[in-house]
Amino acid sequence: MDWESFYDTHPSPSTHEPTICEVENFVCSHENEKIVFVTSGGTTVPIEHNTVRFVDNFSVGTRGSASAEYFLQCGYCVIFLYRSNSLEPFVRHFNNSLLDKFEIVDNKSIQMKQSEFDTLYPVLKKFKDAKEANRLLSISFTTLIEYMWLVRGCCMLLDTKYCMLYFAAAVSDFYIPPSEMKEHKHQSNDGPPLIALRLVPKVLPAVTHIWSPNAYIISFKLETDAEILLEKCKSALAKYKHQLVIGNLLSTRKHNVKLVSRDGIEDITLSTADSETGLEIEYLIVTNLEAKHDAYIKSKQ
Ligand code: PAZ
Repeated sequence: MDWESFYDTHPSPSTHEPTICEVENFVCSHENEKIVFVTSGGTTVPIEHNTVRFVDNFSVGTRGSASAEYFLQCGYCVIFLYRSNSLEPFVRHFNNSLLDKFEIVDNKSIQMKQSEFDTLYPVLKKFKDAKEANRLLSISFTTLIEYMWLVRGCCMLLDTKYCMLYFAAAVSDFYIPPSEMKEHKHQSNDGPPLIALRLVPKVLPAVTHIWSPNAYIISFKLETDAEILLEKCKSALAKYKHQLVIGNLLSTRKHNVKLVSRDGIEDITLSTADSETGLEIEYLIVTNLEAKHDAYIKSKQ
């Protein structure tokens, strides 16, 4: 199935239109400013309409949420499309420890522990600044179909040289069409479910040629076999003709990525010493991309 038939046969979720209106308002209020659209986390593929079980993947949204923070730091406005319950910018720093940072005073009020000030303040300040200046819009998806519709809706609104599209989400390559899903939970006494997965069409051709041909577009390629990573990146670049493919391996993705463009291959590596200082590879990626995007904007003037 091609992408056009996919959208023709899978109607948009009921929440789609209001979300796209929010995105449109955000984009309109940042005309001629640099905007980045970051996708993050993994899509689910439900196996029943009343979903109890679904096919998921490993992604927790570190790449996307950390990158979103660094894009804000570089002056971008950020549209953050993330898998519900995966990591979000700023909040990610406290996901497991938020309640430990507060104390109850006289059973009447709640206050932050003074000892937590130095860790909480800088993160909270950046978050508040971004929200108060309306520079961060977060929207969420759970299923593959929700993701597909939101990507289409957002990309159609992001078609200028000032827009960067940064596809870091782990999108399922396979799905079960809703017409073939059971209504209710599969019962074990019906025997093991026989699930026929279908291929999800690639939407990058639509993004690069139809929805956002003027944007600066970066896709990610994840592999587990180092032998095929670079070939896969090069072939994606040749096929979709966008600006950049970032290749990474599941096992080393937090300290090595490869930037593959028509100009060649750049290796970005985070050393152990750097990571011990708290530096993250996403900072190195984002600052590199900022320079590339600036050059792209200049070249289009
Ligand atoms: O979300 P995370 O930080 O755990 O992982 C990031 C990633 C590996 C999903 C991302 O860097 C990536 O490669 N995304 C594209 C995956 C793909 O469709 O090939």
